[in-house]
Amino acid sequence: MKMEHSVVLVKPDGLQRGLIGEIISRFERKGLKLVAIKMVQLNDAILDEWYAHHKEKPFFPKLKGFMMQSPIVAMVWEGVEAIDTIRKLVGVTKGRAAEAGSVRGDLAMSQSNNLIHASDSVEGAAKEQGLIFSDDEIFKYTSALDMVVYSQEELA
Ligand code: FUP
Repeated sequence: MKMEHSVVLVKPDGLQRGLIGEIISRFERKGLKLVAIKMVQLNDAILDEWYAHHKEKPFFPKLKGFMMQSPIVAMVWEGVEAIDTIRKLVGVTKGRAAEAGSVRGDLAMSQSNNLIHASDSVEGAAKEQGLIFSDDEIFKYTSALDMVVYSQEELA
């Protein structure tokens, strides 16, 4: 089946609130596989590309400022149909509207300070991965868990 990579950021509010472990733990428990992780200070150049589709939006300057307030934690998670699966785990943009059970639904109240970013498409994930990680920072390894989390057919 379709093994995908999704790029996830724990945003500055997630770092300040001490929620990195909580967020990673949810992804681990779901059965997703961590293939890259690092702490990064985002800058203007990266954010202009990252949020290019929001460039003309009124909230764009504030969004950039927020994302540069502190380092963030960037990760790549791998799994069958991981992109849509992770978007569900994350919840809709506005924290106070997000479904209970999701990261934002359980832990966030704000539309801007919403703790986490997750890729929304295969193309988006490839672009985001390239903006933050080099190829040798993306690990390929056999996860013992995969054999239990999926059926043989799903892994084929
Ligand atoms: P999402 O895919 O849920 O992370 O959200 P979007 O790509 O639509 O927006 C990116 C970020 O811009 C959001 F996470 C928060 C911020 N934003 C605002 O601050 N105000 C808005 O009205 C919409 C988005």
